[in-house]
Amino acid sequence: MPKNDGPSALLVVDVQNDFCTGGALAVPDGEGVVPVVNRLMDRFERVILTQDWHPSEHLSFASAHGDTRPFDTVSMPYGPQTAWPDHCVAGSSGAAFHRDLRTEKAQAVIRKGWRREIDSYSAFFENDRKTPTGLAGLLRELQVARVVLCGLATDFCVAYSALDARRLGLEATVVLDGCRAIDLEGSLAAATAEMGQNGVNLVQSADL
Ligand code: VGL
Ligand code: ZN
Repeated sequence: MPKNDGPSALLVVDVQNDFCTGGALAVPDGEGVVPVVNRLMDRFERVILTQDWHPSEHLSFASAHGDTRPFDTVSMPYGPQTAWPDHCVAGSSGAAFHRDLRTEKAQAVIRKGWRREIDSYSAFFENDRKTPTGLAGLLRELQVARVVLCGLATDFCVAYSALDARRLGLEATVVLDGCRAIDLEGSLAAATAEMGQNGVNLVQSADL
């Protein structure tokens, strides 16, 4: 397949064991993205992976907030934050990429959420919406004007990343069959609507 991708990059979000079946924050059929993502990788010269990468006792974990239960909302200095089960602890097997993901295709891996005090859904900015991960600078230097996103989860890390890409003036396309959603209290419908309103292209891999 020709690499007819112009100044674009494939951004593969958080295809990690903890988001797959049996993982600590399993997304329904999370591993279902792997064959789709692997096929997409052949079509891009530039492939960037992200990895959710938390210290133990990360403040996005319900366990760090007394009797808070997973999926409750906690208040953080930057605003409300969903409390998650402990997941993607840096260096753990849960934080590793799914074993069938073709990680060797990637030129860079962006790790996010590694500061104890701030969660990071987006691959570009942490949840305070200000602290950069470095991805914007990387793309700027590579002269990438268009990102194509896939991975986990559609309604959290993929959506936040796509919306930040638009905020940065990049063209953003989400490949929906290359994503799976958590869908917490309508979050998938809300994220899909917000992406549509902000000019994110929502496509199927067959349409690319
Ligand atoms: C994610 C919740 C917590 C994601 C990461 O990758 O969508 N969701 N951490
Ligand atoms: Zn996380």
